[in-house]
Amino acid sequence: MTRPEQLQTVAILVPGHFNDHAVERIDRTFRRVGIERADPSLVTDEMRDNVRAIASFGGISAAFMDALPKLEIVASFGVGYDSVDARHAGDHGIMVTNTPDVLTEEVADTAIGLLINTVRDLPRAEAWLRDGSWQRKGNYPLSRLTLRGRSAGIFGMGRIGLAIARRLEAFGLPVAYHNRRRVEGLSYPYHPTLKGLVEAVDTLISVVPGGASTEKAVDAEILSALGANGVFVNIGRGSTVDEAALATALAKGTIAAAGLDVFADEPNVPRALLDATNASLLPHVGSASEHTRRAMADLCVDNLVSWFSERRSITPVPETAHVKARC
Ligand code: NAP
Ligand code: 8YV
Repeated sequence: MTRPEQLQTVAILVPGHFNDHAVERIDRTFRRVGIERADPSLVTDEMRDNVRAIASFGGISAAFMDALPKLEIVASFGVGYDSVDARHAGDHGIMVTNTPDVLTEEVADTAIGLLINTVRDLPRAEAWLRDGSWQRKGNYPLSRLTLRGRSAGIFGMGRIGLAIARRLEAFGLPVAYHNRRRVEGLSYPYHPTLKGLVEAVDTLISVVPGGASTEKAVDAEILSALGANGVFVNIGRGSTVDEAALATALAKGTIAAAGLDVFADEPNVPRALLDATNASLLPHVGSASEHTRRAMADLCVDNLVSWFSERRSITPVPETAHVKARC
């Protein structure tokens, strides 16, 4: 147990720019140490001797952890932690926490907004009004696509996938899903393969975590199986998609349209996707409201407070759930 006044001696390393509310709370409670980025070559002797925690947006490698021998916990901001080497952390007695649940509804709202933007072309319709085309040229052309009559497939029926499914149900769309495992007690049709899912639906929403098991899972074959009336929405991770294959599928009409909030190499978006007029693009704003980012910041810092005052974390990731505090 560490008393509140002792927490102020605990050094928390914060790489780069971080959420303002989280920084404010860390400054009030702990001793914050800044570093330009999570690069082992930038670790000083002072950091090596003192840093017991990292609070970050992700991007924590095994080498960076190894450069900090006193490191006990990585509090990652966000539910997806594919850019933190959690397996290495678990093997070396380091706790990793993330921020699940508090962002679920916000991200599901964004997914639905992105889907509607994609099928009904709303961003271009608004641009038509703003640039005076409505007055000069008349009504905006009818949208080629509609949600009416569509059937949706969720790739990743987890917390956010389920919140999206519930919304789609309210919109009158039948829903099916693919995970590695069937979700017990869930009545939506389950497909044991992604190919099977896309053959059964015309609207694919990807909300799986990034990482090796989902790397480029949505490839040319999957897009072709989705079909010419197909709509693909990605609110999960850009690494899940073969972006070159997606750009080709959009250009050739292999699928009808795509809505993308996430990209493989953010903030760099491939030119072919920027040029695709049948794509609706967002700059990774799934959880990006002040309300939800504040809740994520609180959970991120609450994990640090709990770890150093009660010696347990609140939301450990599965790879480090076994890790115990050292004393
Ligand atoms: P979650 O509850 O852990 O759900 C993930 C789901 O994906 C699980 O149902 C899991 O089921 C499935 N899955 C994992 N690996 C798979 C694989 N290889 N093949 C098929 N299914 C797989 O996570 P969540 O809270 O819903 O968040 C999901 C992801 O959304 C995050 O990891 C993050 O990448 C992304 N996200 C994006 C934003 C944004 O701003 N765009 C915001 C928040 C989250 P099985 O284990 O049974 O396969
Ligand atoms: C955030 C996210 O944009 O939670 C996630 O996995 O992708 C988003 O909520 C991100 O975590 C902030 O860095």
